[in-house]
Amino acid sequence: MRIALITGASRGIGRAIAKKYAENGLHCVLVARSVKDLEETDDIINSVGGSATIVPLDLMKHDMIDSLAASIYEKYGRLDVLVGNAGMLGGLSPIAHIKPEAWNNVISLNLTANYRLIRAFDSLLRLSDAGRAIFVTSGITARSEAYWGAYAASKAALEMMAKTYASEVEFTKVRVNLVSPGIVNTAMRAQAFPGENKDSLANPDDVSDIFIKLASPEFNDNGKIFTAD
Ligand code: NJP
Repeated sequence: MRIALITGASRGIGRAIAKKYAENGLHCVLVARSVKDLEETDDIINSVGGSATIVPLDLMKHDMIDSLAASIYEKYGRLDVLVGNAGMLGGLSPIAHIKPEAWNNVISLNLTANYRLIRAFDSLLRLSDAGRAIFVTSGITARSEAYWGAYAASKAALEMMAKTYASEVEFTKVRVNLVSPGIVNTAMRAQAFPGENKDSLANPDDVSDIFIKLASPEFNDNGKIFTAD
Protein backbone atom coordinates (compact mmCIF):
# COMPACT_ATOMS: atom_id res chain seq x y z
CA MET A 1 0.00 0.00 0.00
CA ARG A 2 1.40 3.44 -0.92
CA ILE A 3 1.81 5.85 1.98
CA ALA A 4 0.81 9.50 1.45
CA LEU A 5 1.35 12.39 3.83
CA ILE A 6 -1.01 15.32 3.29
CA THR A 7 -0.58 18.61 5.16
CA GLY A 8 -3.63 20.76 5.83
CA ALA A 9 -5.80 17.61 5.74
CA SER A 10 -8.25 18.80 8.40
CA ARG A 11 -10.54 20.63 5.97
CA GLY A 12 -10.82 22.16 2.50
CA ILE A 13 -8.63 21.00 -0.36
CA GLY A 14 -6.37 18.86 1.86
CA ARG A 15 -9.33 16.87 3.16
CA ALA A 16 -10.56 16.28 -0.41
CA ILE A 17 -7.09 15.10 -1.51
CA ALA A 18 -6.95 12.67 1.43
CA LYS A 19 -10.42 11.31 0.64
CA LYS A 20 -9.46 10.82 -3.02
CA TYR A 21 -6.21 9.06 -2.06
CA ALA A 22 -8.06 6.80 0.39
CA GLU A 23 -10.62 5.90 -2.29
CA ASN A 24 -7.70 4.92 -4.51
CA GLY A 25 -6.10 2.65 -1.91
CA LEU A 26 -3.39 4.90 -0.44
CA HIS A 27 -2.87 5.04 3.32
CA CYS A 28 -3.10 8.68 4.38
CA VAL A 29 -1.08 10.41 7.09
CA LEU A 30 -3.20 13.46 7.92
CA VAL A 31 -1.39 16.54 9.26
CA ALA A 32 -2.98 19.74 10.64
CA ARG A 33 -3.54 21.37 14.04
CA SER A 34 -7.22 20.72 14.78
CA VAL A 35 -7.70 17.24 16.25
CA LYS A 36 -11.49 17.47 15.91
CA ASP A 37 -11.32 18.34 12.22
CA LEU A 38 -8.66 15.69 11.56
CA GLU A 39 -10.95 13.13 13.19
CA GLU A 40 -13.72 14.23 10.86
CA THR A 41 -11.42 13.63 7.87
CA ASP A 42 -10.57 10.23 9.37
CA ASP A 43 -14.31 9.42 9.62
CA ILE A 44 -14.78 10.35 5.96
CA ILE A 45 -11.85 8.13 4.98
CA ASN A 46 -13.25 5.23 6.99
CA SER A 47 -16.64 5.73 5.34
CA VAL A 48 -15.06 5.20 1.90
CA GLY A 49 -13.23 2.08 3.11
CA GLY A 50 -9.82 3.71 3.42
CA SER A 51 -7.28 4.01 6.23
CA ALA A 52 -5.57 6.98 7.82
CA THR A 53 -3.26 8.05 10.63
CA ILE A 54 -3.92 11.38 12.35
CA VAL A 55 -0.96 13.61 13.21
CA PRO A 56 -1.97 16.80 15.04
CA LEU A 57 0.94 19.14 14.37
CA ASP A 58 1.59 22.86 14.05
CA LEU A 59 3.76 23.03 10.93
CA MET A 60 5.17 26.35 12.10
CA LYS A 61 6.97 24.39 14.83
CA HIS A 62 9.48 23.36 12.22
CA ASP A 63 11.55 20.94 14.30
CA MET A 64 8.45 18.76 14.82
CA ILE A 65 8.58 18.00 11.08
CA ASP A 66 11.91 16.21 11.65
CA SER A 67 10.32 14.12 14.42
CA LEU A 68 7.42 13.23 12.13
CA ALA A 69 9.83 12.06 9.42
CA ALA A 70 11.66 9.90 11.98
CA SER A 71 8.35 8.28 13.04
CA ILE A 72 7.33 7.60 9.46
CA TYR A 73 10.73 6.10 8.67
CA GLU A 74 10.43 3.86 11.73
CA LYS A 75 6.91 2.72 10.81
CA TYR A 76 7.07 2.45 7.00
CA GLY A 77 10.74 2.80 6.01
CA ARG A 78 9.82 5.24 3.24
CA LEU A 79 7.30 7.85 2.06
CA ASP A 80 5.62 7.43 -1.34
CA VAL A 81 3.66 10.69 -1.65
CA LEU A 82 4.18 14.06 0.06
CA VAL A 83 1.52 16.72 -0.45
CA GLY A 84 2.47 20.18 0.88
CA ASN A 85 -0.98 21.70 0.89
CA ALA A 86 -1.33 23.55 4.23
CA GLY A 87 -1.33 27.28 3.74
CA MET A 88 -2.55 30.57 5.15
CA LEU A 89 -3.63 33.82 3.57
CA GLY A 90 -2.50 36.17 6.33
CA GLY A 91 -4.21 39.51 6.09
CA LEU A 92 -4.88 41.34 2.84
CA SER A 93 -3.28 44.76 3.15
CA PRO A 94 -0.72 47.06 1.55
CA ILE A 95 2.80 45.68 1.97
CA ALA A 96 3.85 48.75 3.95
CA HIS A 97 1.10 47.99 6.49
CA ILE A 98 1.82 44.29 7.03
CA LYS A 99 2.94 43.67 10.61
CA PRO A 100 6.30 41.84 10.84
CA GLU A 101 4.70 38.99 12.80
CA ALA A 102 1.99 38.50 10.17
CA TRP A 103 4.62 38.48 7.40
CA ASN A 104 6.73 35.95 9.28
CA ASN A 105 3.75 33.65 9.87
CA VAL A 106 2.81 33.52 6.19
CA ILE A 107 6.39 32.79 5.13
CA SER A 108 6.81 30.30 7.98
CA LEU A 109 3.84 28.16 6.93
CA ASN A 110 3.60 28.65 3.16
CA LEU A 111 7.33 28.50 2.42
CA THR A 112 9.59 27.45 5.29
CA ALA A 113 7.43 24.53 6.46
CA ASN A 114 7.53 23.14 2.91
CA TYR A 115 11.33 23.56 2.82
CA ARG A 116 11.47 21.66 6.12
CA LEU A 117 9.22 18.94 4.68
CA ILE A 118 11.62 18.55 1.73
CA ARG A 119 14.62 18.53 4.06
CA ALA A 120 13.05 15.95 6.39
CA PHE A 121 11.42 13.69 3.79
CA ASP A 122 13.81 13.78 0.81
CA SER A 123 15.61 10.59 1.88
CA LEU A 124 12.28 8.82 2.59
CA LEU A 125 10.91 9.78 -0.85
CA ARG A 126 14.10 8.40 -2.44
CA LEU A 127 13.50 5.12 -0.58
CA SER A 128 10.13 4.74 -2.34
CA ASP A 129 9.82 2.90 -5.67
CA ALA A 130 8.20 6.07 -7.02
CA GLY A 131 8.38 9.03 -4.59
CA ARG A 132 6.09 11.89 -5.52
CA ALA A 133 6.13 15.39 -3.98
CA ILE A 134 3.29 17.77 -4.78
CA PHE A 135 3.05 21.35 -3.53
CA VAL A 136 -0.04 23.54 -3.67
CA THR A 137 0.54 26.99 -5.09
CA SER A 138 -1.81 29.69 -6.35
CA GLY A 139 -2.76 31.50 -9.55
CA ILE A 140 -1.83 34.72 -7.73
CA THR A 141 1.83 34.20 -8.70
CA ALA A 142 0.96 35.03 -12.32
CA ARG A 143 -0.36 38.46 -11.33
CA SER A 144 0.81 41.29 -9.10
CA GLU A 145 -2.35 42.12 -7.25
CA ALA A 146 -2.51 44.87 -4.67
CA TYR A 147 -2.83 43.71 -1.02
CA TRP A 148 -1.89 40.05 -1.63
CA GLY A 149 1.85 40.71 -1.08
CA ALA A 150 2.84 38.26 1.67
CA TYR A 151 0.73 35.39 0.32
CA ALA A 152 1.79 35.96 -3.31
CA ALA A 153 5.48 36.27 -2.39
CA SER A 154 5.31 33.06 -0.32
CA LYS A 155 3.72 31.11 -3.18
CA ALA A 156 6.13 32.49 -5.82
CA ALA A 157 9.04 31.42 -3.62
CA LEU A 158 7.42 28.02 -3.04
CA GLU A 159 7.19 27.50 -6.80
CA MET A 160 10.88 28.29 -7.31
CA MET A 161 11.89 26.08 -4.38
CA ALA A 162 9.83 23.12 -5.63
CA LYS A 163 11.12 23.51 -9.20
CA THR A 164 14.68 23.66 -7.91
CA TYR A 165 14.09 20.49 -5.88
CA ALA A 166 12.65 18.88 -9.02
CA SER A 167 15.91 19.64 -10.87
CA GLU A 168 17.91 18.11 -8.05
CA VAL A 169 16.03 14.79 -8.16
CA GLU A 170 15.81 14.62 -11.95
CA PHE A 171 17.95 11.47 -12.18
CA THR A 172 16.19 9.66 -9.30
CA LYS A 173 12.77 7.97 -9.11
CA VAL A 174 11.36 11.02 -7.29
CA ARG A 175 9.12 13.47 -9.15
CA VAL A 176 8.17 16.94 -7.89
CA ASN A 177 5.32 19.07 -9.22
CA LEU A 178 2.94 21.83 -8.15
CA VAL A 179 -0.82 22.28 -8.40
CA SER A 180 -2.61 25.60 -8.72
CA PRO A 181 -6.14 24.63 -7.63
CA GLY A 182 -8.11 27.62 -8.96
CA ILE A 183 -10.95 29.20 -7.01
CA VAL A 184 -12.29 26.72 -4.48
CA ASN A 185 -14.99 27.06 -1.83
CA THR A 186 -12.98 26.75 1.40
CA ALA A 187 -12.39 28.67 4.63
CA MET A 188 -9.42 30.43 3.04
CA ARG A 189 -11.47 31.62 0.07
CA ALA A 190 -14.20 32.85 2.43
CA GLN A 191 -11.59 34.79 4.41
CA ALA A 192 -10.42 36.56 1.23
CA PHE A 193 -13.91 37.16 -0.19
CA PRO A 194 -16.36 37.11 2.74
CA GLY A 195 -19.48 38.33 0.92
CA GLU A 196 -19.09 36.17 -2.16
CA ASN A 197 -21.88 33.97 -3.53
CA LYS A 198 -20.44 30.48 -3.08
CA ASP A 199 -22.85 28.71 -5.44
CA SER A 200 -20.67 29.27 -8.51
CA LEU A 201 -17.41 28.13 -6.86
CA ALA A 202 -15.76 24.74 -7.30
CA ASN A 203 -15.91 22.49 -4.25
CA PRO A 204 -12.74 20.82 -2.89
CA ASP A 205 -13.84 17.41 -4.24
CA ASP A 206 -13.99 18.94 -7.74
CA VAL A 207 -10.23 19.66 -7.76
CA SER A 208 -8.80 16.44 -6.27
CA ASP A 209 -8.36 14.35 -9.46
CA ILE A 210 -5.10 16.04 -10.47
CA PHE A 211 -3.55 15.01 -7.15
CA ILE A 212 -4.17 11.33 -7.95
CA LYS A 213 -2.60 11.78 -11.36
CA LEU A 214 0.55 13.45 -9.98
CA ALA A 215 0.89 10.84 -7.21
CA SER A 216 0.85 7.91 -9.61
CA PRO A 217 4.09 5.92 -10.15
CA GLU A 218 3.40 6.09 -13.91
CA PHE A 219 3.39 9.89 -13.95
CA ASN A 220 6.86 11.08 -14.93
CA ASP A 221 6.56 14.83 -15.52
CA ASN A 222 8.82 16.83 -13.23
CA GLY A 223 9.09 20.45 -12.12
CA LYS A 224 5.81 21.63 -13.61
CA ILE A 225 2.76 23.54 -12.42
CA PHE A 226 -0.61 21.95 -13.14
CA THR A 227 -4.08 23.42 -12.82
CA ALA A 228 -6.88 21.41 -11.29
CA ASP A 229 -9.20 21.38 -14.33
O1 NJP B 1 -7.63 26.41 2.88
P1 NJP B 1 -8.24 26.06 4.30
P2 NJP B 1 -7.68 25.70 1.43
N1 NJP B 1 0.01 23.84 10.88
O2 NJP B 1 -8.03 27.29 5.10
C1 NJP B 1 -4.05 23.83 7.76
C2 NJP B 1 -4.22 26.90 -1.72
N2 NJP B 1 -5.16 27.64 -2.57
O3 NJP B 1 -8.11 24.29 1.52
O4 NJP B 1 -4.28 23.52 11.33
C3 NJP B 1 -0.62 22.82 10.28
O5 NJP B 1 -9.60 25.48 4.19
C4 NJP B 1 -5.48 23.95 8.27
O6 NJP B 1 -5.71 23.08 9.37
P3 NJP B 1 -5.71 23.54 10.93
C5 NJP B 1 -3.90 27.54 -0.39
O7 NJP B 1 -2.93 28.56 -0.48
C6 NJP B 1 -6.47 27.71 -2.27
O8 NJP B 1 -8.37 26.64 0.53
O9 NJP B 1 -6.50 22.44 11.58
N3 NJP B 1 -1.67 22.97 9.45
C7 NJP B 1 -6.26 23.44 7.08
O10 NJP B 1 -6.31 22.04 7.08
C8 NJP B 1 -3.40 26.34 0.40
O11 NJP B 1 -2.02 26.15 0.18
C9 NJP B 1 -7.35 28.40 -3.12
O12 NJP B 1 -6.35 24.88 11.02
C10 NJP B 1 -2.11 24.21 9.25
C11 NJP B 1 -5.42 23.93 5.89
O13 NJP B 1 -4.10 24.23 6.38
C12 NJP B 1 -4.20 25.17 -0.18
O14 NJP B 1 -4.77 25.64 -1.40
C13 NJP B 1 -6.86 29.02 -4.27
C14 NJP B 1 -1.52 25.33 9.85
C15 NJP B 1 -5.99 25.19 5.26
O15 NJP B 1 -7.27 24.90 4.82
C16 NJP B 1 -5.30 24.68 0.72
O16 NJP B 1 -6.12 25.79 1.08
C17 NJP B 1 -5.52 28.95 -4.55
C18 NJP B 1 -0.42 25.10 10.70
N4 NJP B 1 0.20 26.11 11.34
C19 NJP B 1 -4.67 28.24 -3.70
N5 NJP B 1 -2.21 26.45 9.47
C20 NJP B 1 -8.83 28.50 -2.84
N6 NJP B 1 -9.34 27.86 -1.79
O17 NJP B 1 -9.56 29.14 -3.62
C21 NJP B 1 -3.20 26.03 8.66
O18 NJP B 1 -5.06 29.55 -5.67
N7 NJP B 1 -3.14 24.68 8.52
